[in-house]
Amino acid sequence: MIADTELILNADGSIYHLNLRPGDLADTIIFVGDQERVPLVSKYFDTIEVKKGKREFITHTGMLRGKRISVISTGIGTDNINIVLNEIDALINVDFETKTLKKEMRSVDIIRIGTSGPIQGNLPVGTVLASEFAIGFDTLMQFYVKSYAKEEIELAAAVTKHFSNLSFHPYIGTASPRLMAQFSGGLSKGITMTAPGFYGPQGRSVRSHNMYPDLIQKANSFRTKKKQCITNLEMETAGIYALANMLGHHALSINAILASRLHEEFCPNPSEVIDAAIRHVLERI
Ligand code: R1P
Repeated sequence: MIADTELILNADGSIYHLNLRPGDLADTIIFVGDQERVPLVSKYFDTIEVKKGKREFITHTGMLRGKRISVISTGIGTDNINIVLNEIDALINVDFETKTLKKEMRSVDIIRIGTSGPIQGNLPVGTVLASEFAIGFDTLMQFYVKSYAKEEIELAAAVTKHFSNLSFHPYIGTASPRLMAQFSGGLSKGITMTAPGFYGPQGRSVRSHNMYPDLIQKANSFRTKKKQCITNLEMETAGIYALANMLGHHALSINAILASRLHEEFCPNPSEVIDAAIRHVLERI
């Protein structure tokens, strides 16, 4: 039996942060960062049966063309992703009555529709990009025992070598090949860098002295063995991929490229690009 302090439930039997009961969640789940993006997705559902939430974690569950879908806002960062992935897995795979694992583990499909910035000058704002791999520059996965594929281990080693003076160990997450095949048609594809903060961890300095001031230049010049580059930067994808793979779920991250620090340029129509990314995903579900 799982202790009450390990798997915390609210008085109504819902899980602690997401505030959801097991039946509230569909097997196809869209992640958005901003809670205000949740209705921008669910407005396309034919019906909405669940609208629940707590803090930044807002969930709408409904039906689209006969398929049950949930959309959840995760807030910002892999620390939040840690909460969301673990609580989703518990909702799917733990019997909340007996607080024991179910006999058969089930998996869900997770598709992040997020925003991002380019690392390469030839990736224009307005692009929608599917992440094939993500490089986690956070320490989340150092708290878990997980086996990594050979390709992931080699990529992590190449990244560590290239960013020679890091005091932490970047990790790699890989997209679900099935979801990549289902959703990435017509999109750019790339390798996404996931940062654990918006300012210093992305090499931004307003008034700070940064430990890695050349982080973006280093990211820009990195190449894999196959000469692939790091395409874009955001704050969740590596954590989503690594935790989903560890727990046996399937994940894909779709990035709307909205602002370029390389060209000091903002996308003139960000809402339209995000809406296009949302419709691209929903049309393929
Ligand atoms: C930072 O402003 C946030 O925007 C990006 C980053 O990943 C981070 O969460 O994505 P979302 O717009 O999906 O939240």
